Amino acid sequence: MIKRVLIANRGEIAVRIIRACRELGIEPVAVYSRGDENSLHVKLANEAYCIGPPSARDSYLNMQNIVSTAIGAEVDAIHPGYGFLAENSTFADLCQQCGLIFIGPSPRAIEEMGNKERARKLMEKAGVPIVPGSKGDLEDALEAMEVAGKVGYPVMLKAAAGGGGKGMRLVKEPDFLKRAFSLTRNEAEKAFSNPQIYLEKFISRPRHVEVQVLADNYGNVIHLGERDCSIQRRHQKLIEEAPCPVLDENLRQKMGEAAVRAAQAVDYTGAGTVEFLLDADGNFYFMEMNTRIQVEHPVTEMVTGIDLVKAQLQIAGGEELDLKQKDVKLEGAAIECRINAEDPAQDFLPRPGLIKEWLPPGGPGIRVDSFIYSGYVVVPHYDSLLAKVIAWGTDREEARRRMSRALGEMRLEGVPTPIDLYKVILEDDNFCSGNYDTGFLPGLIEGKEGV
Ligand code: MV4
Repeated sequence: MIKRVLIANRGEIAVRIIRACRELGIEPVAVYSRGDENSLHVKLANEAYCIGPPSARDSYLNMQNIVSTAIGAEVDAIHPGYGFLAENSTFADLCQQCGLIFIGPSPRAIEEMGNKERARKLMEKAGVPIVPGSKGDLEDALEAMEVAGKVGYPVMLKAAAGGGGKGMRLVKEPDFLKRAFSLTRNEAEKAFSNPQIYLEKFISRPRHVEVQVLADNYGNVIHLGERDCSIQRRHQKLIEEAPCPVLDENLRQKMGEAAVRAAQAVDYTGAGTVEFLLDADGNFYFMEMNTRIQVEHPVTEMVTGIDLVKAQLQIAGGEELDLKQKDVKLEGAAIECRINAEDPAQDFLPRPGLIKEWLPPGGPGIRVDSFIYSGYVVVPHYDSLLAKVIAWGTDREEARRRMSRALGEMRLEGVPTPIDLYKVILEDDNFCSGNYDTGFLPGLIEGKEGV
């Protein structure tokens, strides 16, 4: 049983974790940087401890300070949230060494999924579909030429230590491959201190479809359906929804089963997400597994009725999943819009500053996960997510209309946001029909300047 939890994070996710703790009768302990003294998670927690100066490197990424604070505060466990130390196997291991429960999978599972090339190999062995490409990491450009010749152009070179769009390069024809190989290798060495690279056939304009899984410490693994996260730019997701509008029951079951096999292959525990590319012909391919709670988890909560953060806390406390696969039923549809302090007219440049007015939306089917209030000053040291607006409806059309209504109701003054852009997207014919892919937003932005 977990009685006290230290939350090694900030912003909306820290608030989200505090809420789950409260509902379970667990005492939440906050940590904060000197830039976050006025943050909501500090006010809402039972206790809060300063762990360093504003820069993330010296505070939310400072493992020693966080673990020392956890020991001093006599907590049983640490919840890392997302970002920061959430997928750092060294941190998960350090927690264990200090007798603290890390709320997440084992250090080994984090590490095995962290190396994207090793994960790819593991998935192939586990019978999870992967994109045709290299067997292991590539020896040299010659081997890359050979593999690319076999799978056909265009191809993608990817750094084993990359992920989330980092360290990858599209190669359209053989003439460019040698040069691209050495560039990608050098960048991988510089950025990740790991020069390993692998090659995949390029999947054109895929949908980004990810499957939520839950696994306990006793070998029970279930999936909770999928989220479509194709509305993104430069690998920043802006709008997500559940279920994916183009999946039928048959494909949903196949992807769900593949995600469960992926989790089982690394003895996964806790909440995790298996990310797939889905092509226009209904083929799906494993991309990576995120070994953390994700920003977009609420859309899954809304259609399954399952509280994922509570599930994380219960699993980490040693409880057995009382839920079986047949008990998971998807009901209705949910859409999430991320409200960032960013200016779409200036290439989504982050714009911290004073929140002059914040009136969140409400009413039927609307959920808001946020940490801001009128008078709060957004600091420049962290990511720019201020709030997530989630709309649920009995079907996708009701969710979409509720989201439009919510965006119309809310007032957020003082910093620029993409709210007006979202209003346009929600009325777009292709969005309305569910006919979109990862090329949708770049196309919309280029076609409509200034939106
Ligand atoms: C790809 C791809 C096409 N073919 N791999 C980007 C994030 C990372 N998780 C994988 N990514 C991609 N990998 C092959 N073999 C296209 C992308 C991609 C993408 C994927 C998901 C969502 C948005 C994207 C935007 C551009 C490229």
